[in-house]
Amino acid sequence: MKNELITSVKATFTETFKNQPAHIFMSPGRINIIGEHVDYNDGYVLPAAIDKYVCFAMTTHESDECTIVAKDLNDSITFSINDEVKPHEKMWVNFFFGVLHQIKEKTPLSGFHIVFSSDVPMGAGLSSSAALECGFAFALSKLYNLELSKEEIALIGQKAEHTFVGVNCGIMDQFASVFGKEDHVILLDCNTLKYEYHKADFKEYALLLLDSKVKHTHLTSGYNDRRREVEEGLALIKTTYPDVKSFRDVTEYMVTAIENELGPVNFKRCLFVVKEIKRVLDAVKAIEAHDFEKLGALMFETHQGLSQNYEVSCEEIDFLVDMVANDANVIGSRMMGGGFGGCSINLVKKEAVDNIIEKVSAAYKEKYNIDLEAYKVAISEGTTIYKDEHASI
Ligand code: GAF
Repeated sequence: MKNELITSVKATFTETFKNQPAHIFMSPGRINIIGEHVDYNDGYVLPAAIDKYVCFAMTTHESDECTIVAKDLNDSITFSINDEVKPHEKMWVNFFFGVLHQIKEKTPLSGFHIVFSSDVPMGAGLSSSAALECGFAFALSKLYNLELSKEEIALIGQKAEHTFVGVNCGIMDQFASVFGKEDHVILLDCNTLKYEYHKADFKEYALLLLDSKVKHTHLTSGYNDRRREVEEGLALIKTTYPDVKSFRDVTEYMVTAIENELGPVNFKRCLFVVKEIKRVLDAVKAIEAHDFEKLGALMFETHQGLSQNYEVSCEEIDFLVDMVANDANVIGSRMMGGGFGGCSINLVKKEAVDNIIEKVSAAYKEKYNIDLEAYKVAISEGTTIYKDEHASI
């Protein structure tokens, strides 16, 4: 898959610009084992980069002309590097402009040609947008010798999302895309950005993603609403408990004690956050102890919380999780990512993966008349420059 993607992007580049691309960059999507909607709440998350990528073929040149070709969308944009960079009506352009805007503030750039294509499914909760933003920032850093650190690249990606895309996301997706390490999950402390890698060896179990094909169109509004609700909740908690600095200091007892003040909605949201932060740390212990039954049970708990308390799941994803909940071959399942559609992530006995796909696909088709897509993902390296005979960095 990876090689086919690179070959096709290079071919389009050569056809469009009549020369070979100077460099190829690969920027991966991500999964998240556990720790959902807690990255913007100073919690911990446990993501990993996967073997699905946005591939960029790129060359810089002396003139001011910039052209970006979105191969999969059959679209392109041409502009001068000296133009003011403003939010654009086309969303895909904003992933680039949000980054370019910040980099141009740091340093003058010359023009460039880019072709990009992706096998990270869009709107499936696998962070195709973070892969785009971070891959582009990484490419600019390499090509113009900006020497941005990985952390700076992730933060630039996140800021692009806030300022040009309109989603007030946390740092998890960008961090996972940039810091990904083959066969490892990343325990990230979203408060300090300290992180550690843990071997992602689930022994007899495999990770399986089931894509509901429900595109999370409510993500922008729903996501920003959730952020506002928990910020309001935390502000109230702090008035009662002045020592509380962030959700990390909040206990279930505290939330429950001021349930009436919080009101029913913010109470549920805050309770979820406090429980989810704890679940991540329990999940890491379970992984270290090879207690995958425990890990799976935590994943199911997360799903219940996301569905009922945080209310970011949807009927179709709930169906996918319910379908496997009583199957002995599936020890964990939950919605993954921002929600309102996208994928479920499942921990499945390796030998049963194909049967599970068959069984769930048939039931899903019958219920919703949607052809489910299943991804057997491998955990991969973060954003990289692809070295081949044409690479010169
Ligand atoms: C989206 C956001 F971009 C992340 O920052 C994170 O909050 C996630 O939803 C939910 O865990 O992917």
